[in-house]
Amino acid sequence: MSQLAEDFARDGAVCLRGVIPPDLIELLRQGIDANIAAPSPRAKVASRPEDPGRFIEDFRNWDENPAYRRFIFESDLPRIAAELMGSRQARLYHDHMLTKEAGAQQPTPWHQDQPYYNVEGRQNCSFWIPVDPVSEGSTLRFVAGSHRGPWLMPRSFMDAQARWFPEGSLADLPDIEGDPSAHTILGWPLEPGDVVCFHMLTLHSAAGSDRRRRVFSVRFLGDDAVHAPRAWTTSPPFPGLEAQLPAGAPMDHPLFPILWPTPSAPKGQAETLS
Ligand SMILES: O=C(O)CCC(=O)C(=O)O
Repeated sequence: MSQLAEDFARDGAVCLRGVIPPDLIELLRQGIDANIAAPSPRAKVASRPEDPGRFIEDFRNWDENPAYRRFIFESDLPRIAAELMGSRQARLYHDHMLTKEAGAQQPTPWHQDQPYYNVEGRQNCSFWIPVDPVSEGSTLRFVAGSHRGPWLMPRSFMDAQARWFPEGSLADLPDIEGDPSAHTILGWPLEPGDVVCFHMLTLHSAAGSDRRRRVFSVRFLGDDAVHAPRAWTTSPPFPGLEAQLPAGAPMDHPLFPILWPTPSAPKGQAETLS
C-alpha cells in the first residue's frame, strides 16, 4: 500500500499536490463558470440573502456539462481513487460544484456526506478540487479518523433540520468547535492543481471565504458499494432509481460508469501512487 493510501485509511482525508495539470484546471474553470451561468434544476443557494457572497451548489451535471465530462474522464482521479479506496474498480458516483463568492460568510457546518446519500459500503472517496487558491482559513477541514464511524445525524446546513434520517435515529455530532483539542483537525491551504480526497464518512467543514472560491468535487465508489434506496429525498436526489436498482444491488447503472480500469487500459497499466 502506498503512503498516501495508508494515510487515507488512517485519517480519512489526504492532500495530493499538483495532480491536476493546468490545462484541466482551465477546463474546469470554464465548466464551473458555464454551470453557474446556467444552473441545473438541482442547483441551490446555500447562503442567506443578506450574505455579501453567495454559496452556490449544483449536482450531477457531468452528462450535460462537456467540460465536467472531459475533466472526469481524462484526469488521473479514477486511478488515484481506486488506489486510495483499496478497490479493484472506481465507479463515478456524482459530481458536486461548490462555489463561495468573494465575501461569503456562510460556513459549511461539520457533517459527514454518506448519511445524505443512497449508498452503503466502506470503499468510497470524494475529491475536492479548487480552481482558485484556497487559504488555510477557508479550506476544507477534517476530523482525522472520523470515517471509522459511527454514522451521525445529517441536518440541513442553514436551519439544522432532520430531513433525512428521522430525528433520534442517529446520534448528533459532537461539538467540535466547542472542544477542538479533543479532535485532530486536518486542513491544507491549496493551489489550483492540488486536491484533497476524503472518505464519505469523514467529518468535514469549511468557513466562509474572503475571495472567490470555486470548487468542483468528484465522488467515487469502490467494489463494495451497494444501492441503499431511502424513504426520503437524498442529497443529491436520484429520482426513480429505486425502480431500476434494487436495495443491496451494486451501483450498476449508466448514471454510475466504471472509470477505472479504463476500458482501453492494457493489463498491468495500473501504477501506484508515490
Ligand atoms: O466546499 C465546501 O464548503 C463544503 C464541501 C463539502 O461539504 C463537500 O465537498 O462535501
